[in-house]
Amino acid sequence: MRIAKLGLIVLVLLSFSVSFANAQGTGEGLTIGFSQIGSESAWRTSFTEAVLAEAKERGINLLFSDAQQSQENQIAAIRAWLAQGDVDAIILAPVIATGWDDVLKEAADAGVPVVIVDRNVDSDPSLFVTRVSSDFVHEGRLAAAWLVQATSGDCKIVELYGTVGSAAAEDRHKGFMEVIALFSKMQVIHSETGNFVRTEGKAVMQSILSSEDPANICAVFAHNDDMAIGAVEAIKEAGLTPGKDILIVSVDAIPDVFDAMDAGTINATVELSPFMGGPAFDAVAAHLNGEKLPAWIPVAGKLYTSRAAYDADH
Ligand code: GZL
Repeated sequence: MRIAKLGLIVLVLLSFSVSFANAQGTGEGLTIGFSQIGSESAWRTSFTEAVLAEAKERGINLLFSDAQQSQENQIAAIRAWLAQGDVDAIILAPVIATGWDDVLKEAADAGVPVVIVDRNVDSDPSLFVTRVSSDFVHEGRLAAAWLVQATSGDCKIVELYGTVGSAAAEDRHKGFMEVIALFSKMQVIHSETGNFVRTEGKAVMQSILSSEDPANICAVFAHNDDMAIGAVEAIKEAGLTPGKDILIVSVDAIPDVFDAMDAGTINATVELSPFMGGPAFDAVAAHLNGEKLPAWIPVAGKLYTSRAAYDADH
């Protein structure tokens, strides 16, 4: 009888050591909840697909929740996972920056580490392990710098804003405005949200083209490619030539934007890598292995003005 008990104890210890060993590397065998914003843009869909594929590749049991751009849904999903009591970690792509303190504290109290991906939260950094993301301010600066050189610093600009209150929109705006402020003839004459959605980007651009003198609009800065592509349709319907009469610069580098570049309707985009799942899973595994992580794990992106240049880098 004693040998049987000893054997059972050894088996239990072995199973812990195996899962611990897995946590040390790729995260294999872990159960991780991923709270995704939604599917509002082509980039978001690519990001989701990349995370799901990475989890499958690593043998991670990923619990996926699409919040349809609702913070309430994201918080509910996290609370459900905490109540289940069987998640090893949570990865959160927060739709907006505010309103996360309570649920992050609940996760911390439950001993469930949280990694933030993509957009940011304004909560105390002690409430999450790390953040994996691009530098949105830099993306805005790159877009502005390209537009300054393309127009010799003289351009009246329409800004198609992303989701108000999201770190991506607020910080792209901040970086863009920092650079154009250096040039007295660079001016944003109209800024309006299209919520990162293609159809909304088109509708907002249609409205602007009917309220502003189109001849007065030199360029569009769209916070993402989907809204830029929507604006292309609106500009064409107004009888103008996008990419020439009105220059267009945006962010994300989705496949459709390179089709637009081939057609000459969009001039530039700043790349946003959708491959943040790997670094996020690595961070979870490292944290569970007791490693200290930096507060931010940056993901780089360049500005591209042609498919050839993008393909040369990928
Ligand atoms: C930015 C990301 C943005 C993308 C949009 O990291 O949050 O959200 O630029 C998406 O395409 O909607």
